[in-house]
Amino acid sequence: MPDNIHKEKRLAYLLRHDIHYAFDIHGWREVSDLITSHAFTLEELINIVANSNKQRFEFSEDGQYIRARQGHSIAVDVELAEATPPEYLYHGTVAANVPSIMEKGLVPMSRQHVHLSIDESIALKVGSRRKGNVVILKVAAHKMWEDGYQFWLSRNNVWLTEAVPPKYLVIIKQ
Ligand code: HQG
Repeated sequence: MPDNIHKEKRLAYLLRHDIHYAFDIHGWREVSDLITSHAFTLEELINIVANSNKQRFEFSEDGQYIRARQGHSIAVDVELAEATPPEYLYHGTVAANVPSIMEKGLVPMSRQHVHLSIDESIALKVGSRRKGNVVILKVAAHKMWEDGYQFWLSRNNVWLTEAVPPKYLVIIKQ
């Protein structure tokens, strides 16, 4: 794995899942901590924030802190913007998960939210991270919203919701 990708993955872990760090309630971590305790340089952090292909991270206005924009398993409130979803959103997964998903719905597993994609091609990429045949699910997101479910749109354009009951799901590719 190229070093810059390795570093980005490491940073994602440190900002989303590190249970040993006392995060600010809004998910901020001190830049100085990453430099002194986790072997990042300031230049590396600036590069990762600017060039992350999914724009996963952001600095605080004063530049002293950094956080992930979504994807956490730790309990922080990253001040997500509530939003009205389009008619459909998409979720990429693998065939082995489908029987359970169609029975129980989409659940956040270890994360805070279920992650949904704006189109099928992004869902395909998300599903392809896993071993096995990719399956894309179409989520009747606007109908869910009309029925009272909340949705949030992260600043890097990932749609989030707490769970998706099976009745809003259709398998569109297998
Ligand atoms: C599955 C990456 C069985 C779900 C990506 C998924 C995304 C169920 C897995 C972001 C289930 C959770 C999130 C149920 C859900 N039964 N399996 N009832 N409900 N699942 O990684 O959506 O690169 O937490 O289908 O690009 O795969 O990290 O979620 O396969 O945006 O920035 O349980 O992570 O972004 O896996 O990926 P994850 P995800 P980053």
